[in-house]
Amino acid sequence: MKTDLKKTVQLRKSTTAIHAGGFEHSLYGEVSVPIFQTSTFAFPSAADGAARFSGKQPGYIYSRLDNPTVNALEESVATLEGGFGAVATATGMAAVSSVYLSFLSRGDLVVAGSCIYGSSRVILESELIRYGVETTFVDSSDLSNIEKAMRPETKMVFVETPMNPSIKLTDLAGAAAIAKKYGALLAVDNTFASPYLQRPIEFGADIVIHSLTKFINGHADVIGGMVVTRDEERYDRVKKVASLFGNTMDPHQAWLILRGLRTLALRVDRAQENAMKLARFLESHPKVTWVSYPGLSSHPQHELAKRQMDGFGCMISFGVENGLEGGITLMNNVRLITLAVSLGGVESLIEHPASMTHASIPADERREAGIFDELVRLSVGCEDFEDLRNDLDQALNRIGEYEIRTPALQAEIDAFQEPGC
Ligand code: LCS
Repeated sequence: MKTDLKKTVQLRKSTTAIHAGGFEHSLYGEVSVPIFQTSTFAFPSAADGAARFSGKQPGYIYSRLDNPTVNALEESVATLEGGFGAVATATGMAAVSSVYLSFLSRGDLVVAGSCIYGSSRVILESELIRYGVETTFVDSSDLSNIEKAMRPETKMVFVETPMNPSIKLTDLAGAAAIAKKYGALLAVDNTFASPYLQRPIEFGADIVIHSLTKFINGHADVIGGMVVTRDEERYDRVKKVASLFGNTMDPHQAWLILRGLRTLALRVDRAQENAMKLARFLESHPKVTWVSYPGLSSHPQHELAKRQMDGFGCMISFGVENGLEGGITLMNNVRLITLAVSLGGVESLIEHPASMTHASIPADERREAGIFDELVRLSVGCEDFEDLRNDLDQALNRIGEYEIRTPALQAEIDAFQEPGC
């Protein structure tokens, strides 16, 4: 769906999240967008059907192509990101793969951040390569690495910021300038920030990707994705490819995500306030060896975060004493915080990327990308800060408690070293 900027251009972010994509075709004055749970749409006549297929007549045809509820969500996210239009997809990975499939052909090269979500990386490494597309992975927190990897055949620069899971940043304006110089597209996965905190198109990105599963939905109950494009040509391309390959979203899923999106600002404001306090608490905890959070002045890109983000986000990664063993003790002893992958919900989650979300990346490449074995990732939710702090504190204090490894602990450590996820 293309944005109707006329309606929302003057509105600020919280208002936009609540109102954009508001449904115009109201039948009964309903305030919430209805769920159009239909796979297909009746044509008034055969001539109308033909006219809709040829594009001469506007109107719905079939829900894999367009659906009013899905269009409402697309319009909301496109407006928040300041894009021309957006295409909703069944999952975040469907958004990532739609972007790869739309813009890459045999012989093209991609320069991608080495620290990106595991599946976004593996799809390039082991699937796109089968179609003759090669990728150079670089630490995109240093722009000179991107520049050095660029070749005349480079068609896309693909980055995340903040990165999953190192929470390092990519300089968006700098990456956009390099991509432009080489005639390549800049695609940015904005999942970790959400459009409430960062709008890559304002910094020159051509394409923005979201796993809506995370902050935009925000309730750990739906999977979904979105591709937002800066211009009409890219929008038409993604729309065509996502529809043809069947990557698009269903109306019930769209409705649930739209419901979550309406409170994006409230949730992110609360969670990032907690995250800032927890990052400071972790930094001062004797069992914690390092903390990566863009709001801390110790984060090497703190100044960049202030330039390109409207807040420091809700994701923290950190290392603990006794490395991997300490991390296991921490994760097994939290009581309120849930040991689970995913992120961006109202509930706080903790996980171990090297054995879980990023286990499919070979160990040496993982370490090179800054995904250390001891790294623990925390998605901070909206609970009361004191409860989160107390839970982390009691679990951290268990680290080092074991003087000898029990057989059970040893078995767990061995399992981590042979990631099977
Ligand atoms: N992009 C980013 C940055 C992600 O973190 C994820 C999923 C995806 C894309 C894919 O989205 P999905 O298809 O799952 O909606 N990240 C996950 C994670 O870190 N833990 O579990 C899933």
